[in-house]
Amino acid sequence: MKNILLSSLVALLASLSLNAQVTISDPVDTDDGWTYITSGGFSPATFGLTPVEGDTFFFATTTSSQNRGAWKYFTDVEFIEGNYTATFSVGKLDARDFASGISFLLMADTNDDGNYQYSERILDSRVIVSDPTPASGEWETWTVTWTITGTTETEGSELVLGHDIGFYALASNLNGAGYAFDALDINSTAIPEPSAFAAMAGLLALCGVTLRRRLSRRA
Ligand SMILES: [Ca+2]
Ligand SMILES: [Ca+2]
Repeated sequence: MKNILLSSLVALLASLSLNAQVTISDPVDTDDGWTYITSGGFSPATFGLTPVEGDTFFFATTTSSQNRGAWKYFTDVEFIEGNYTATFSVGKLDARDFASGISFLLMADTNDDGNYQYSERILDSRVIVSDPTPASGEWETWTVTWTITGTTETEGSELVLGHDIGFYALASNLNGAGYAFDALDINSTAIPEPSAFAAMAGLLALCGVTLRRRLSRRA
Protein backbone atom coordinates (compact mmCIF):
# COMPACT_ATOMS: atom_id res chain seq x y z
CA MET A 1 0.00 0.00 0.00
CA LYS A 2 2.84 2.37 0.92
CA ASN A 3 4.50 1.84 -2.50
CA ILE A 4 1.27 2.51 -4.37
CA LEU A 5 0.77 5.74 -2.44
CA LEU A 6 4.34 6.82 -3.08
CA SER A 7 4.23 6.12 -6.82
CA SER A 8 0.87 7.92 -7.13
CA LEU A 9 2.33 10.92 -5.38
CA VAL A 10 5.40 10.94 -7.66
CA ALA A 11 3.18 10.69 -10.76
CA LEU A 12 1.02 13.54 -9.50
CA LEU A 13 3.99 15.82 -8.80
CA ALA A 14 5.46 14.98 -12.23
CA SER A 15 2.18 15.95 -13.94
CA LEU A 16 2.17 19.28 -12.08
CA SER A 17 5.67 20.20 -13.29
CA LEU A 18 5.33 19.04 -16.93
CA ASN A 19 5.47 22.58 -18.34
CA ALA A 20 8.75 24.46 -18.07
CA GLN A 21 8.06 27.73 -16.35
CA VAL A 22 9.12 31.29 -17.22
CA THR A 23 12.27 32.63 -15.58
CA ILE A 24 13.46 36.14 -16.46
CA SER A 25 16.28 37.90 -14.61
CA ASP A 26 17.11 41.31 -16.11
CA PRO A 27 19.58 43.89 -14.74
CA VAL A 28 17.67 46.74 -16.50
CA ASP A 29 20.55 48.33 -18.43
CA THR A 30 19.77 50.38 -21.53
CA ASP A 31 21.96 48.28 -23.85
CA ASP A 32 20.07 45.06 -23.15
CA GLY A 33 16.87 45.88 -24.96
CA TRP A 34 15.13 48.53 -22.90
CA THR A 35 13.42 51.44 -24.63
CA TYR A 36 12.20 54.54 -22.80
CA ILE A 37 9.98 57.51 -23.46
CA THR A 38 12.09 60.66 -24.00
CA SER A 39 13.21 62.65 -20.95
CA GLY A 40 14.91 60.72 -18.20
CA GLY A 41 16.98 57.77 -19.30
CA PHE A 42 19.61 55.34 -18.05
CA SER A 43 22.38 56.48 -15.71
CA PRO A 44 25.19 54.92 -13.64
CA ALA A 45 24.59 57.50 -10.89
CA THR A 46 22.13 60.40 -10.60
CA PHE A 47 19.75 62.02 -8.08
CA GLY A 48 21.55 60.25 -5.22
CA LEU A 49 20.96 56.74 -6.62
CA THR A 50 23.33 54.04 -7.93
CA PRO A 51 22.28 50.78 -9.67
CA VAL A 52 20.84 47.87 -7.72
CA GLU A 53 21.99 45.54 -10.53
CA GLY A 54 24.21 45.98 -13.60
CA ASP A 55 25.87 49.23 -14.74
CA THR A 56 22.93 51.64 -14.96
CA PHE A 57 19.29 52.11 -13.91
CA PHE A 58 16.27 53.81 -15.46
CA PHE A 59 15.14 57.17 -14.08
CA ALA A 60 12.33 59.50 -15.14
CA THR A 61 11.45 63.06 -14.26
CA THR A 62 9.71 65.98 -15.93
CA THR A 63 8.61 69.50 -15.04
CA SER A 64 5.27 69.08 -16.83
CA SER A 65 2.36 66.63 -17.03
CA GLN A 66 3.86 63.87 -19.12
CA ASN A 67 4.12 60.06 -19.19
CA ARG A 68 7.54 58.57 -18.56
CA GLY A 69 8.52 54.92 -18.59
CA ALA A 70 10.61 52.07 -19.98
CA TRP A 71 9.63 48.83 -21.73
CA LYS A 72 11.25 45.68 -23.02
CA TYR A 73 10.27 42.56 -24.93
CA PHE A 74 12.08 39.41 -23.80
CA THR A 75 13.01 37.71 -27.07
CA ASP A 76 11.98 34.04 -27.27
CA VAL A 77 10.51 34.01 -23.75
CA GLU A 78 6.89 33.17 -24.52
CA PHE A 79 3.74 33.32 -22.44
CA ILE A 80 2.53 30.01 -21.05
CA GLU A 81 -0.35 29.56 -18.63
CA GLY A 82 0.74 30.40 -15.10
CA ASN A 83 0.79 32.66 -12.10
CA TYR A 84 3.38 35.36 -12.80
CA THR A 85 5.34 37.31 -10.20
CA ALA A 86 7.45 40.37 -11.07
CA THR A 87 9.95 41.63 -8.49
CA PHE A 88 11.88 44.85 -9.12
CA SER A 89 13.49 47.84 -7.41
CA VAL A 90 11.90 51.30 -7.38
CA GLY A 91 13.89 54.33 -6.25
CA LYS A 92 13.07 57.86 -5.14
CA LEU A 93 15.12 60.59 -6.80
CA ASP A 94 16.82 62.90 -4.35
CA ALA A 95 15.34 66.45 -4.55
CA ARG A 96 12.23 65.31 -6.45
CA ASP A 97 8.77 64.32 -5.25
CA PHE A 98 8.01 60.63 -5.67
CA ALA A 99 5.72 59.75 -8.60
CA SER A 100 2.20 59.36 -7.18
CA GLY A 101 1.15 56.36 -9.29
CA ILE A 102 3.47 54.15 -11.30
CA SER A 103 1.78 51.40 -13.25
CA PHE A 104 3.38 48.13 -14.25
CA LEU A 105 1.96 45.98 -16.98
CA LEU A 106 2.65 42.96 -19.10
CA MET A 107 2.57 43.04 -22.89
CA ALA A 108 2.48 40.30 -25.52
CA ASP A 109 4.28 40.76 -28.84
CA THR A 110 1.29 39.47 -30.78
CA ASN A 111 2.59 40.65 -34.19
CA ASP A 112 6.05 39.15 -33.42
CA ASP A 113 8.01 42.26 -34.53
CA GLY A 114 9.90 42.81 -31.25
CA ASN A 115 8.37 46.27 -30.90
CA TYR A 116 5.77 47.68 -28.56
CA GLN A 117 2.44 48.56 -30.07
CA TYR A 118 -0.27 50.27 -28.02
CA SER A 119 -2.66 47.37 -28.69
CA GLU A 120 -0.21 44.83 -27.21
CA ARG A 121 -0.77 45.90 -23.62
CA ILE A 122 -2.56 43.32 -21.48
CA LEU A 123 -4.97 45.73 -19.80
CA ASP A 124 -5.95 43.30 -17.03
CA SER A 125 -2.30 43.22 -16.00
CA ARG A 126 -2.02 46.96 -15.33
CA VAL A 127 -1.27 47.48 -11.65
CA ILE A 128 -0.59 50.78 -9.92
CA VAL A 129 1.80 50.43 -7.02
CA SER A 130 2.88 53.07 -4.49
CA ASP A 131 3.98 51.06 -1.50
CA PRO A 132 6.41 50.91 0.22
CA THR A 133 7.58 54.38 -0.81
CA PRO A 134 11.38 54.60 -0.92
CA ALA A 135 13.20 57.30 1.05
CA SER A 136 15.10 59.99 -0.89
CA GLY A 137 18.06 58.49 -2.75
CA GLU A 138 17.03 54.94 -1.82
CA TRP A 139 15.44 51.85 -3.35
CA GLU A 140 12.57 49.59 -2.28
CA THR A 141 11.69 46.15 -3.69
CA TRP A 142 8.18 45.88 -5.10
CA THR A 143 6.31 42.73 -6.12
CA VAL A 144 3.36 42.41 -8.50
CA THR A 145 1.48 39.23 -9.45
CA TRP A 146 -0.72 38.28 -12.41
CA THR A 147 -2.48 35.18 -13.71
CA ILE A 148 -2.20 34.41 -17.42
CA THR A 149 -4.56 31.80 -18.88
CA GLY A 150 -5.59 30.49 -22.30
CA THR A 151 -8.21 33.26 -22.54
CA THR A 152 -5.99 36.22 -21.58
CA GLU A 153 -6.06 38.84 -24.36
CA THR A 154 -4.26 42.05 -25.26
CA GLU A 155 -6.10 45.32 -25.68
CA GLY A 156 -6.15 44.44 -29.39
CA SER A 157 -8.15 41.24 -28.58
CA GLU A 158 -5.28 38.88 -29.46
CA LEU A 159 -4.63 35.81 -27.29
CA VAL A 160 -1.28 36.12 -25.51
CA LEU A 161 -0.14 32.48 -25.09
CA GLY A 162 2.85 31.63 -27.30
CA HIS A 163 3.91 35.26 -27.84
CA ASP A 164 7.00 36.97 -26.39
CA ILE A 165 6.58 38.51 -22.94
CA GLY A 166 6.98 42.26 -22.46
CA PHE A 167 7.11 44.44 -19.36
CA TYR A 168 6.31 48.15 -19.08
CA ALA A 169 6.98 50.48 -16.11
CA LEU A 170 5.03 53.68 -16.73
CA ALA A 171 4.29 56.78 -14.66
CA SER A 172 1.64 59.18 -15.92
CA ASN A 173 1.44 62.88 -15.17
CA LEU A 174 4.82 63.16 -13.44
CA ASN A 175 4.66 66.99 -13.27
CA GLY A 176 7.75 67.79 -11.20
CA ALA A 177 8.00 64.33 -9.65
CA GLY A 178 10.15 61.35 -10.60
CA TYR A 179 11.14 57.75 -9.92
CA ALA A 180 13.78 55.17 -10.75
CA PHE A 181 13.44 51.53 -11.78
CA ASP A 182 15.99 48.66 -11.78
CA ALA A 183 16.65 44.93 -11.33
CA LEU A 184 13.64 43.07 -12.77
CA ASP A 185 12.82 39.40 -12.17
CA ILE A 186 9.73 37.72 -13.65
CA ASN A 187 8.88 34.13 -12.74
CA SER A 188 5.85 31.97 -13.33
CA THR A 189 4.48 28.91 -11.56
CA ALA A 190 1.93 26.43 -12.89
CA ILE A 191 -1.72 27.07 -12.06
CA PRO A 192 -2.80 23.87 -10.24
CA GLU A 193 -5.56 22.05 -12.18
CA PRO A 194 -8.78 21.28 -10.27
CA SER A 195 -8.23 17.59 -11.15
CA ALA A 196 -4.79 17.75 -9.51
CA PHE A 197 -6.37 19.20 -6.38
CA ALA A 198 -8.94 16.38 -6.39
CA ALA A 199 -6.19 13.77 -6.83
CA MET A 200 -4.19 15.34 -4.01
CA ALA A 201 -7.23 15.35 -1.72
CA GLY A 202 -7.94 11.69 -2.62
CA LEU A 203 -4.36 10.70 -1.82
CA LEU A 204 -4.44 12.50 1.50
CA ALA A 205 -7.73 10.78 2.40
CA LEU A 206 -6.21 7.41 1.46
CA CYS A 207 -3.16 8.13 3.63
CA GLY A 208 -5.48 8.99 6.50
CA VAL A 209 -7.41 5.74 6.14
CA THR A 210 -4.19 3.68 6.00
CA LEU A 211 -2.80 5.40 9.06
CA ARG A 212 -6.01 4.94 11.02
CA ARG A 213 -6.10 1.20 10.14
CA ARG A 214 -2.52 0.78 11.30
CA LEU A 215 -3.16 2.62 14.54
CA SER A 216 -6.32 0.60 15.26
CA ARG A 217 -4.41 -2.63 14.55
CA ARG A 218 -1.75 -1.60 17.07
CA ALA A 219 -4.29 -0.65 19.71
CA1 LIG B 1 20.51 48.09 -13.89
CA1 LIG C 1 4.84 44.06 -31.48
